[in-house]
Amino acid sequence: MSATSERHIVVLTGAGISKESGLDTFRDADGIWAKVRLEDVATPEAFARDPVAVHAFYNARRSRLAGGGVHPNAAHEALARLAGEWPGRVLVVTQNIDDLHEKAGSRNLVHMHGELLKVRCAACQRVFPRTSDLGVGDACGDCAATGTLRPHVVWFGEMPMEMERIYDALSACALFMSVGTSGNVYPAAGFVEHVGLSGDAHTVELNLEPSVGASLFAETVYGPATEVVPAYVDRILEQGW
Ligand code: BJW
Repeated sequence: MSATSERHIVVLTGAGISKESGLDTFRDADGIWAKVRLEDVATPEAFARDPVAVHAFYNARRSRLAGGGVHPNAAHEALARLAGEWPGRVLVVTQNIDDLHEKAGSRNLVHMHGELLKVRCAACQRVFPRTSDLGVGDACGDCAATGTLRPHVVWFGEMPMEMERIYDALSACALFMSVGTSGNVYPAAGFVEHVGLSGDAHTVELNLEPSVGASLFAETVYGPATEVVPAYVDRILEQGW
């Protein structure tokens, strides 16, 4: 690794990083998709068909997150420390809709699948902070339309957020870290290949077990995020990769 300060890092995170904070993953045996069908709660068609059920799904998760009992863990904290101490830029791109990276102190952050503690008006596109339950009859605080507020999240078939910023950072990075994601959902699952096409960046997967795309990474480290992420951050701050 070159020692110049021009070496930028992109970290992709998924549900696995928040598992030890008490939040469920999606595709593990005890995960969210073992309890509800994604076709019933995480598509625009599901919301059009049964907004009450979709609101109930997100209201339960929002109320848990806003309730004050969910805290960032050592992996979130290590990534915030990396951003504070690394001489180049560090961009955290999270697929998670929780706010644990912010709570840990990460500031250069993209929520590519949206944010649970925000809602959006489908009529005027205004985004509002929200900690309380959302209902089908609620009115937009800006345009006053009713029945147009929806969770500010990205469902299947919708375009993830800030893709241009993400691809620009992937093209310019020297290290791409993928943390706690199963590699099932695109476009995030394709980021490692994008990095490989655009330069000689190092790529590393840090996960509990090999992801679908594990063979695409130059390096793999397996174990709980609260153990492997702080150790990897210590290593690259001390000696690079
Ligand atoms: C631990 C651990 C511990 C456990 N420590 N690790 C090809 C190209 C482009 C698109 C497609 C394509 N093929 C198909 C598509 C369409 C589709 C898609 O990917 N479908 C697949 C299912 C095949 N994608 C989309 O529709 C996306 N939009 C889109 O593609 O727009 C067009 C476009 C094209 C090209 C470029 C740009 C745009 C939108 C996807 C939206 C996903 N939405 C959800 C819900 C969000 C809101 C919510 O939270 O409710 O996002 S689905 C769900 O999956 C959620 C997650 O962010 C996402 C990823 O899950 P994640 O984080 O990987 O969780 P898990 O559970 O799968 O894995 C957890 C991992 O952690 C496991 O490996 C564990 O082992 C590990 N783990 N404990 C460390 N303690």
